[in-house]
Amino acid sequence: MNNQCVTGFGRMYTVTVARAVFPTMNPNTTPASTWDLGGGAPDPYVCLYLDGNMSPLACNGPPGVQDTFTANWNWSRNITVNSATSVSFTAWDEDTATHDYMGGFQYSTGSSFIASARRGGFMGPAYTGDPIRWNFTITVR
Ligand SMILES: [Ca+2]
Repeated sequence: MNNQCVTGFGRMYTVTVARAVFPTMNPNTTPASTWDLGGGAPDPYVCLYLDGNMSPLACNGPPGVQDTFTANWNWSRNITVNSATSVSFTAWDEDTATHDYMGGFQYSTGSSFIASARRGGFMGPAYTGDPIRWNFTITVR
């Protein structure tokens, strides 16, 4: 079977990162620390990546949403996805020097993204132990 026929040219989807809820402590440090010096809440923004590219297709910051554990971004992009397209997101805490990685979410194949789109999106931790509670909606264009 010709795999080209299976993946095809893809369809366009609108993906909306509606919201993300973050833990009160940064779990990426040992021991876990506060997100900002002096104990402030993080300043989160999100980036979208396709096909494992290291540089994002788009980000909604910096700046991030200031001092919050719940970012109600409601940020949408239109992307074309076929069964082979990986789609991932990372959340960052805006800081003065370097922005801190907060966590990420990945659809490792377009098939998993498309299956999620059929359910209208995704809500919850991506896997056991994921510290971020994501809320995506995905609609076919
Ligand atoms: Ca910060």
